[in-house]
Amino acid sequence: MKIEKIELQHISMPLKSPFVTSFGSMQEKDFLIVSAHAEGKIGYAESVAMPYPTYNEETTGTVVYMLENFLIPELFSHDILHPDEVSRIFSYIRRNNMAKAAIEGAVWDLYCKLQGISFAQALGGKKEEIEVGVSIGIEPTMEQLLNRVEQFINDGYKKIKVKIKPGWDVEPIRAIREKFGVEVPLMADANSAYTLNDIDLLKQLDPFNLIMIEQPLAHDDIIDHATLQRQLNTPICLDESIHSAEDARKAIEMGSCKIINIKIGRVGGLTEAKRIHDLCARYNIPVWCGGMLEAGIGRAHNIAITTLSNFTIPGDTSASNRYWAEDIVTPEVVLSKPGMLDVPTGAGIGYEVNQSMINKYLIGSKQFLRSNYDK
Ligand code: OSB
Ligand code: MG
Repeated sequence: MKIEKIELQHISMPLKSPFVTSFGSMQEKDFLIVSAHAEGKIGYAESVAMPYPTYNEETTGTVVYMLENFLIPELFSHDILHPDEVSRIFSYIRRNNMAKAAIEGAVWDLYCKLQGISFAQALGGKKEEIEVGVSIGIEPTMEQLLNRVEQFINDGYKKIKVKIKPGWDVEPIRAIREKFGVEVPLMADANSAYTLNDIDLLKQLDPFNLIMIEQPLAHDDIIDHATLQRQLNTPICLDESIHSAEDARKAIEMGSCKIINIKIGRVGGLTEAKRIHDLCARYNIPVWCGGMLEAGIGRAHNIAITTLSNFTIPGDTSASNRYWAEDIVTPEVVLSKPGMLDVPTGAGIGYEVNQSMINKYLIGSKQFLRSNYDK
């Protein structure tokens, strides 16, 4: 694969309604689309970094900086035969996982398109459809939360995830259970909002039979999570704390979690995501695919990785209309039946990228030609 050009398109898409977590509120999604060009084909990926370093340390700006100064020059200095090589050539660069994943993902899609195979097929995934869930932010009122939950139960979503934070935790979970019953597949995501001082409070969630509680403690912790897991019946799932297969191994061996959320961006790309998936399978730890409010390109990448067999828990890859009035791919990502998505069979991501829709939300773009780097 001789990649001739990399393009970065910076876009800002308005969300249908604000998404609120314990670390802040988002009105629009500001992100990059990375494309890799070769032999008339184009591979696409989204950078999932947020504009502010509040989920992790990366931002849209740091991703541009890393791509421009390190990752694109490094990629252009190699001839890549298979996308698994990309993470290897980037491995001397510490962290900046979302920047690495953005360009690696574009190379994966390009590779699939050049080979004429689907993304799922290239990754070794066998599923033809996947079960999906939905993530609900911190809503302004209990009534609005319950309305949202009702709407998503009606859509048939297979997992309902609710964001919690101190002051908005036991009450909303109790209200959902009282209104919709014990059968609703429910979980809570705390995005690191608690400490071990909150053990008694977190134990109050145990009677509600949550599928899991996601990342209750610090974003960089696996030690306190092990202490907490020993005192909770509810399984702990780690999100923010896991950046690599090595992190996953250590967390599992410490007993810090019973489930792992895999986000392609957070772990530096699809090759590492697959490695974490395989490791968790060996340890009998189920995984699911997390989300970062992706538009259609990122959703397609998430669908592809979810086809691997140990993604046994429905992920956060809801339909495009969960967040977007209109998406940047055609067809949009829609539920094929209640709570299910069909895995596309076309080459690469399997959705057409709608450039005129991208142009509508474009803030800026940059092109990098290989010919300018060849000596
Ligand atoms: O913690 O999973 C998270 C969104 C942004 C940053 C972090 C998280 C989330 C979500 C939304 O929960 C998942 C989605 O619907 O894409
Ligand atoms: Mg999370």
